[in-house]
Amino acid sequence: MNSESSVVAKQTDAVSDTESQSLRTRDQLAPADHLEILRQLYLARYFDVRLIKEKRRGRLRGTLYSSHNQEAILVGTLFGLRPDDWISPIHRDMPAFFLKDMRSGWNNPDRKGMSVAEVCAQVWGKEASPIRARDNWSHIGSLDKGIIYSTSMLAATIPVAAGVAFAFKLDGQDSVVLTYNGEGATARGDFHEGINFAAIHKLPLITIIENNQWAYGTPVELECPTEDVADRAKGYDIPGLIADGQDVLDVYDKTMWAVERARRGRGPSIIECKTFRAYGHGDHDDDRAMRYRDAEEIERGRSRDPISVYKRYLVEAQLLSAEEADRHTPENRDALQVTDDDFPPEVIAALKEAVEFAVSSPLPEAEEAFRWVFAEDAE
Ligand SMILES: Cc1ncc(C[n+]2csc(CCOP(=O)(O)OP(=O)(O)O)c2C)c(N)n1
Ligand SMILES: [Mg+2]
Repeated sequence: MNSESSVVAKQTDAVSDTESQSLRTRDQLAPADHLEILRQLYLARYFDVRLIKEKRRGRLRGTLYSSHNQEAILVGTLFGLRPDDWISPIHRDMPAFFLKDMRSGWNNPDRKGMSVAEVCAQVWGKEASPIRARDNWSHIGSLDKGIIYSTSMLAATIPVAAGVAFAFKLDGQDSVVLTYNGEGATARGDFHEGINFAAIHKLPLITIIENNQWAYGTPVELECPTEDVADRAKGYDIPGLIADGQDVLDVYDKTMWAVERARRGRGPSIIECKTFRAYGHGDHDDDRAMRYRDAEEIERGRSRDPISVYKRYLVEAQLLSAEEADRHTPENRDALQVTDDDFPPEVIAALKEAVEFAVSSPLPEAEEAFRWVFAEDAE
């Protein structure tokens, strides 16, 4: 992985110097916004930690795809969006389903994101889940909330997202669509077809690439011929930005730059966020991943925890005292080592309530399997 400074400074040629000067939307954030960003980072981390522990205790079934160490990408890309913007998360982005529009209030029933409880019901495979227990992970979406249904076919949501962005353009609406993909997915045909279409029609589509250096057991150098995945943008003459995926404000700045550009009708961008996958591809791969990646690489990849990178910024900017920063410290530690005492009480409370809801919700009746198979009368 590149060093911190080169990651932040380097942009692909498609972003001109004049354009990149406006890359500091962070200056408009209020102190309360900064503290909310930190709370959301804690929430995303605690969701992951809690699920990993539940799985280890045998209280969860199905595969778990951890977003540990990648939380700054989710919070940084979602924080500045409007409720009417759309997103399309994938398997690595489970917290994105509840982080969307969370800025409008964690308990706001009208917010355009899923509740933590709904997402937990999905993970526990309960009837109260958005797809009524047909799966336990990211195959969910919502037309009302502006979330494109995720599928297992990597990159297949990009042409769909381009279609949503095309509709925005035809309707004269200045909303944008953000799609999320791993770097591995950028090798798929759908990725190129979708972005090609968006570039030709100057659609408000922003493709976030979470470059965590691995696609299952394949390293990035066997997935992409250029050093930076963002360079794929050159083939479409669109901006290819590179963000430090461990730095929530760098992700935020680059996202907002691309979002504002898209709202002005200037078309799509790609944002490559450099990060590192902390665990195996899924929990079924944890042990193998310890063998196909060496210990030194894992240690280096985890060494810049997004929570500590952000806390350091907040303390230096005098937005948080050193004492407050040390009050809760889940960062730089393995999921199994942290306890509830390492998180703020409001984060624990949000998850506790959601998990209790999921655990106490009923499993579906057997008849459920026959629903949504054939056309049904509208209820
Ligand atoms: C078209 C397609 N090929 C293969 C797979 C199996 N698969 C699921 S996730 C994955 C790795 C994805 O890597 P990347 O895009 O880098 O995302 P990451 O898991 O690292 O976040 C693979 C190969 C799939 N789901 N879809
Ligand atoms: Mg990857």
